[in-house]
Amino acid sequence: MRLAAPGSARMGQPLMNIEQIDLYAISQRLVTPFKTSFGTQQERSCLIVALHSEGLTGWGECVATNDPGYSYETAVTAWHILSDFLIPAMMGKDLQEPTQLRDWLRHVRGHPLAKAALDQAAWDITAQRDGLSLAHKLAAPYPEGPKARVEVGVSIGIQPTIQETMTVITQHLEEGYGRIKLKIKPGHDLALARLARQTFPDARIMLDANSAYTLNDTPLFQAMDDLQLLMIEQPLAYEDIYQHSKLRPHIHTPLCLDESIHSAADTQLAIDIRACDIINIKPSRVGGWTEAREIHDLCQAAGIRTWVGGMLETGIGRAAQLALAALPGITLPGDISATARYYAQDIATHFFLNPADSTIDVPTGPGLGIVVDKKRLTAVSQQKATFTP
Ligand code: OSB
Ligand code: MG
Repeated sequence: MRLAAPGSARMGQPLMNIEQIDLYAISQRLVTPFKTSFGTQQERSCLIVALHSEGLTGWGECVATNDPGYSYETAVTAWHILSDFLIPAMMGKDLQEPTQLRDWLRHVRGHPLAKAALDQAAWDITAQRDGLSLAHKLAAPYPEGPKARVEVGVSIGIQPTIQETMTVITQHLEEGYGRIKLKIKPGHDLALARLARQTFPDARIMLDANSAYTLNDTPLFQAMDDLQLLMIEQPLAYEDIYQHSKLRPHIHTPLCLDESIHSAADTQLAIDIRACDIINIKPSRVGGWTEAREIHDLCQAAGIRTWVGGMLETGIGRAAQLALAALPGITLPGDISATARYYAQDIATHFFLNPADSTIDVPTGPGLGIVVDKKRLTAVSQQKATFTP
């Protein structure tokens, strides 16, 4: 490994020349279909990147999937943006710290899910170089350091009937999950929330609308005021911040933003116009872990509570979610269910729930602290490309 030139702006850790990047398009079948207000997933596609330097490999997961339902990005657009623009912009560069990536990739507008895969791999490989877990590297600026285990909950897709949803909730409560998130959509909302509250009076229950409503539905949300919900996530349009600020003073349930927040700048806007009480920080949605940590800092300073959201990640993405959720300012349970909830087999180390306190242990090994099962990765790959300078 070479050192930065003496007198250069970047003294510190050794430079890592980016020698090779592999890109995989994979697809794995979910244990059960996952239905939201924007669609149903049974086969979950995503992209995996492997960043090679100095004998180390950093791993990243791009959570763009088959349909542009959650975000405009799909696995196909992400493959194009990564292989034609983002990877060429990285290739042969000297990586010192992962915080450099935002500048390297800024000329590509948007496409945060594609960028986040490379950002995650850069955090992983530099943490390995530093002999640190990703959680410790991310938490380096905070004196209290990372948490050893993080509180998690489970996200329950839309079931055929609300009675069936009660059965699924019971199963997950019995497994030890201490926070239940229910997906809602118009016509599958108030009666569901009421029955869930009635059936499970003490459970921590929240709802996620995935942008299925408008301000005209304010009375519907007011009707939920007395249900003691932990929060309602993203009720209004997927890119809106302003209308959420109009809804918020009229409801008692804490309002959480997911889809609308793409950056630290969006976060500052949401804080300034009081659009939300809570932010779901999804590192992929905001282009990576550097931006996610900035959002954490802004929210902590402003008294906005935060948690780490999920996108049905494999063990690779789950490990990186856990490392972020270990930051000291993240106080609400994350959507980081055990790997087996979605995948019977997986491409990396499985994570297990500690049922006594609804937590998952944060990996302690260098970088992501996982082992990638290369055989399984190859078996589920539909396409692979290798890039060199
Ligand atoms: O809105 O949080 C969401 C999954 C895919 C797309 C969007 C969302 C979700 C989830 C699942 O809620 C979270 C998870 O368990 O990974
Ligand atoms: Mg959401």
